[in-house]
Amino acid sequence: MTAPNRNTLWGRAIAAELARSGVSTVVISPGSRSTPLTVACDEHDDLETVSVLDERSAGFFALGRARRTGEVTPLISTSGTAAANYHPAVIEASEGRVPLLLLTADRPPELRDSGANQTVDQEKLYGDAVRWYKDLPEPVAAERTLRSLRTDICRAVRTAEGTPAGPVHLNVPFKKPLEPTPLEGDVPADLSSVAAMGREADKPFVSPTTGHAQLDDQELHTLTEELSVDRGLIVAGPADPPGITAEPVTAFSHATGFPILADPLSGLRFGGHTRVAPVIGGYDSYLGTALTDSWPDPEVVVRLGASPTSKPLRKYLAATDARQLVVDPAGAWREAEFTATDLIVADPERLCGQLSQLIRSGGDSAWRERWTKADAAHSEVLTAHSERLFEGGILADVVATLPDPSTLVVSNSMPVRDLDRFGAASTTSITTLGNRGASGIDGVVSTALGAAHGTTDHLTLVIGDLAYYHDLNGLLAIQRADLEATIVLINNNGGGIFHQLPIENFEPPFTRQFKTPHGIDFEPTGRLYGLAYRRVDTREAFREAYAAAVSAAGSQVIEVETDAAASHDTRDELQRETVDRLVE
Ligand SMILES: Cc1ncc(C[n+]2csc(CCOP(=O)(O)OP(=O)(O)O)c2C)c(N)n1
Ligand SMILES: [Mg+2]
Repeated sequence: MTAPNRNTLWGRAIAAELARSGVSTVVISPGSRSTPLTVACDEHDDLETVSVLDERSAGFFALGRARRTGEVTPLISTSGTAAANYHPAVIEASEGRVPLLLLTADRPPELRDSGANQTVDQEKLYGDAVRWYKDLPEPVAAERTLRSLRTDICRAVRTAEGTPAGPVHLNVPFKKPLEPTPLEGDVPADLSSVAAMGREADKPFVSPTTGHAQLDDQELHTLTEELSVDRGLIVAGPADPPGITAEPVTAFSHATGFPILADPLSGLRFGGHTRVAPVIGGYDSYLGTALTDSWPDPEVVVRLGASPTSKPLRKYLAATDARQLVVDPAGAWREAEFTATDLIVADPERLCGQLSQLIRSGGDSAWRERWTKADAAHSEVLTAHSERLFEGGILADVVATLPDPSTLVVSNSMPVRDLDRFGAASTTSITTLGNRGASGIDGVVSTALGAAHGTTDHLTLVIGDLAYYHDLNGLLAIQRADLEATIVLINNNGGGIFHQLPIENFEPPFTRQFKTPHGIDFEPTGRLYGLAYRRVDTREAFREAYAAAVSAAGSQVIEVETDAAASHDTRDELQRETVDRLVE
């Protein structure tokens, strides 16, 4: 195809290189300065574009998609505050190791700091939150410049999906004309097509081959000896995208006899492997109680993934004298109690696979049984209260009812904590996602809808009322991107989590400044965004409504009204019951 001007040629080269580097979907927000990028991606046969109007939501939509798929997801915005609205998603992507590529259009350099309209300083806009930043040159229709552009796009994609994965920012300046308007003589005839410039047609301009960090034989041998003990634990925190394969971790658990304490976002709490592996999911309820106080300490703990969601688990690990080995493929530090003794820079799947071939100790079965019995008692107590409406019960019902396979997104604040405590390990294949990098309550609706775009699974989002309010704009993507989702809205009229903090006893300002009851009637959001909307006020009604929603076409919101303070009391009561069952 002949390029009518250099901007069009530039945009097409970028789009072509994205597609050849494996990008399949680009999230675009409307604006003029980004026209060459938008038009090129929109017309490219191998790129799907999703149009999301609000850039803050767009950023989180791309984040959710990239989190679900592990695939680099580019974003395109115009210049000015549009680009700044990506910042919260960029921070989450950085902390959560999610591969994003920010393509922010800009005015040409001479207009910076000149009072020109919609021109702000976009240089290094996201600071250290990106893995790589580059201000691209202004479009030039010359072979060497185009080779440099193509190389940069390949590098950007590769860096975003590297170890650790994360966001990459390319600032892309353009002068007018921005549209594909023919400009006589602007593009030399021999450059007017964006064919592969001598490279194979369907390969990226620069093909990456990436190795993985791994230990040598001597290091593996030393570890094998250190891990051949009676009492050990595998603690799996939230997984880095695109998640972890259960098989090598299960094999490692089998070889060592160590139970797997699986965070709800670890990718190991749910799935077929739980049939054969000792996956423990109720620890948040009974760790740090009279029950576990009487147990012997573990001798060694192997920690995979990010820091666990559960505070009782983090405190328990901090209080043991165990050797604690943090495994991180990027060699980063993700253990904020600073009680870990070893950092192992290795790919966790590969390491578990290798060690499972070498270790034959099998561990102490009585140690394993302590954990499986405690988990069983926790589940029995939960079942005994299956008719009681409280926030944790909703998460238990969701996990027990959702279709196999499913993708489940949980908001920050209580939903992720309740999934941790009440989402019992099960054989259902559930991909669980949450924004635990920076734990914001912003952008959660969009994150979930981005994930829905990246999977054919049924998608459920469980979200609190403040987080829902925060990203109502995100709901528009359901229609515009033709998505289906079931949204479980736990409405306790404010931030229920704050009841757990000492500030609860300082009134004022507790209610007005912390809990912030708002009294918003969310039902009109159903009409506004074309969603079926139901309200329920019992566990039984919830189960019935949720089961109907997941098998119905279209998207629905099920609002459950709960009492935050009473829900905290129930969490405590169930914990006491679990401990009482096991402590003589
Ligand atoms: C962007 C952002 N702003 C503020 C906070 C602080 N914060 C943490 S939890 C919370 C309340 C959330 O309320 P809701 O979503 O209704 O969940 P609930 O606590 O009721 O379970 C707030 C304001 C945050 N984490 N992120
Ligand atoms: Mg709330």
